[in-house]
Amino acid sequence: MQPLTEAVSRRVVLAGTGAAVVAAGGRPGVAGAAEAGRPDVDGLTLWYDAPAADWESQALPIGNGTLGAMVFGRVGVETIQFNEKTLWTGGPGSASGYDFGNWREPRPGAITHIQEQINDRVRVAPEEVAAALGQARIGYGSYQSFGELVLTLPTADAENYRRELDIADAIATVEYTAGDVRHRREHFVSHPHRVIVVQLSADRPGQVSFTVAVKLPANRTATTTAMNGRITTAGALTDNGLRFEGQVQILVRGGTRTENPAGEVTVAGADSATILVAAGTNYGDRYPEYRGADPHHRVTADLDRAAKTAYPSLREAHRRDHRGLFDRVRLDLGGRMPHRPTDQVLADYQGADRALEALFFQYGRYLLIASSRDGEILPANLQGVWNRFESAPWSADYHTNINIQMNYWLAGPANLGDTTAPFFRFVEALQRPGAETARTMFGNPGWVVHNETNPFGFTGVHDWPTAFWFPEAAAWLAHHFYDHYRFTLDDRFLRDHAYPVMREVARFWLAELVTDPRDGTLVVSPSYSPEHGDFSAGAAMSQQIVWDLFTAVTEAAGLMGDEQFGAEVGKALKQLDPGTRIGSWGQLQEWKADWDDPADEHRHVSHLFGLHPGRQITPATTPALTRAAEVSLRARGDGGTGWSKAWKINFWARLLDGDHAHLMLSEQLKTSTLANLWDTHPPFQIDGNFGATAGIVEMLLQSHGDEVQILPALPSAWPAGRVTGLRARGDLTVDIAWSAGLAHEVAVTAGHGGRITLRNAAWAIGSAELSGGTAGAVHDGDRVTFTAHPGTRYVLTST
Ligand code: FUC
Repeated sequence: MQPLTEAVSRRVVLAGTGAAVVAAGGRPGVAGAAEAGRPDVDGLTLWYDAPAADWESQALPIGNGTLGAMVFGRVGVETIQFNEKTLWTGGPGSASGYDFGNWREPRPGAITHIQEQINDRVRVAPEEVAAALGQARIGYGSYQSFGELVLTLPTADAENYRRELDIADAIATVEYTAGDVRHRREHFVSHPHRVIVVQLSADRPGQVSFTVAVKLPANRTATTTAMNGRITTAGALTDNGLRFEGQVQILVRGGTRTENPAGEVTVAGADSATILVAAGTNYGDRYPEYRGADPHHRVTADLDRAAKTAYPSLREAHRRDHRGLFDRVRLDLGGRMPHRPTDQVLADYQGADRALEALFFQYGRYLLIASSRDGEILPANLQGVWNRFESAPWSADYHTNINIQMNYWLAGPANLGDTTAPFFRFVEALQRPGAETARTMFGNPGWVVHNETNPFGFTGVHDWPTAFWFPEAAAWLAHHFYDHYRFTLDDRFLRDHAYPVMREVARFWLAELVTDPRDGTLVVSPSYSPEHGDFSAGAAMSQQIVWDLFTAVTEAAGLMGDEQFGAEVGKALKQLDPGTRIGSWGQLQEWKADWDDPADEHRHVSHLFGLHPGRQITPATTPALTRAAEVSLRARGDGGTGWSKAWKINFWARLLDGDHAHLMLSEQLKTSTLANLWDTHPPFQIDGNFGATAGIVEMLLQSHGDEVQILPALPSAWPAGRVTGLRARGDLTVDIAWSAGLAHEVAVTAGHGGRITLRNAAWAIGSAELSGGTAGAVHDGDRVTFTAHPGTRYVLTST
């Protein structure tokens, strides 16, 4: 058994109030725990014994936040499809016109009229509301494929084929034998160098030959030339004139390199060759033009810099950069990956495979690192950074009625808080267009965004009846800002980013809430539970989101010296309908009136927002509501789209039911996961990957209340294991080793210090020994409370 820490000098033994010490029989060691100082990379590779035939389910994703690529690993003609995250049709300049979703004509009294209808008739059909408040969407656009690198290689039958993605190094590799030559290709997307890198080599000199061409989709103009081993392709999207440029540099060791007038480069008889790709657009995230500098200069500079760097240095800089994030969390559930291709391991999955589950957890972290990086301009979209279509499913956009939020659920707890930077930047950039929508549509201060948005500040509405109206989205986005603060206790972030965003959204809602004639509470009206049912006043999710926002603002206003505004919000919070009602069959009501159908299995479980991601409903503070939430969740069933199953992992974890959380994880792996381990809605949608990783953290560690719960929802399928580097709110980093379902060693480092309460069932039945100088430590049942000094690592050992 590998201890979590070095020997400690001072220990305090905390006599438990509970019964005896852990039952005899010894603790099984955590199988395969890493040797000290040596990263445990076991089980962190997806691999296959054949090339990918299908982009969506088989090709392997690599990315650096802005550039993404899909590796097929074909032998004769290889296609590497790639993306640049800002390449979008739609928005200003779109051929079909663009209005940000704002009403093209003023509609005085339109919202008031719907509110009156709701007051009179209680429920109003979505079609009627859409006819009154919606309008046809124009110029919304879609995320684009940038193009494909097509490599034509000397065709040969390959033997001993292997294609893999090592998620610890973020390198995809293809190897095969053709004739008597072993060929190898490595692929990665470097964040430090901002290029896609493909390296081709062989185990004998002079064996690397291929022709590379760049193929672009038809919906754009482009000029493609090749000179000095560099292919340059530049043009503009036909729809909106957005300019793009891609440059591909081919470098060879040995052999020859020639260009042809079609803009292709041919390499013959080289020992090895490196292909570097840089790409950009003139997109800028500034309202209202959404244009920035021409990409030529930056793309050229990126490629020149990368081309001057030797391949081993590029590779090492990339590895180090990726591992700086990836290695922060290690998870060992005690499983061992069999020597079988990943698609077969997945196909064999019957509901329990600790190695696959741990890999799936880390894959979510890998995908977030690959699709959202600090310093980049747009957040991870519905497909992360990968898309092959001119018209992607849901435009591969930013759905704000759960999907973009789910993309970032894992960031804080899975120790990738810095990947949220482009998400926060994006939300901050929504404030200006969103203020225009708030003013023109609602006559309100603050800002608003509805059901979904694009990179061009689409903050208004369209007219799809069941998915067009969701002004609560901005408050849900603001939740992430405050939660980031709760994880980091970063005062500067609170002052400069979180609080200003929260405050403006709160101003919108102070102006927008109306008094419900039924009971005098403040409610949202019109209110719509996402994609489900009729319009009414005060649906549970609307109220719970506003509750969450107002609670956060009242907490933060004091810290910000904004007491007057805090008091105003606090007063409204007291009058607010909290959106938590128990209905006739014991369920948590989705609407203010008791309309829930126990046979309804709708994928959205919006009325449980307060349970997760909110903190309004917890087993400790609101047991009756928690039971009602469970009744609702059971009725919804264990099915749903990929992201819906992922949400249910989180719900069951918050209900402290580890076995049911694990059941949902297994349902997701069995029925909503593709061979490349991408989540499928269907089709491919990345939120389910991120949501599942977040759910697994919730099973192992929770900190949404005042306490840090260690292994709150550990399933019986994971009796022993070890996790390091998880994050808890309060700027805590937590390592846990457990066996027989109980924590036997917990290490906590408190970045800011202060009073900490940890809970684990082990301490209710035994004593706990605490290292590190802990005056005033208290052991009470399953709780241990102590005062931590900033930066000190404390180790609790169950005895
Ligand atoms: C929400 C969901 C759909 C889909 C879409 C992208 O609107 O209801 O299932 O995930 O987002």
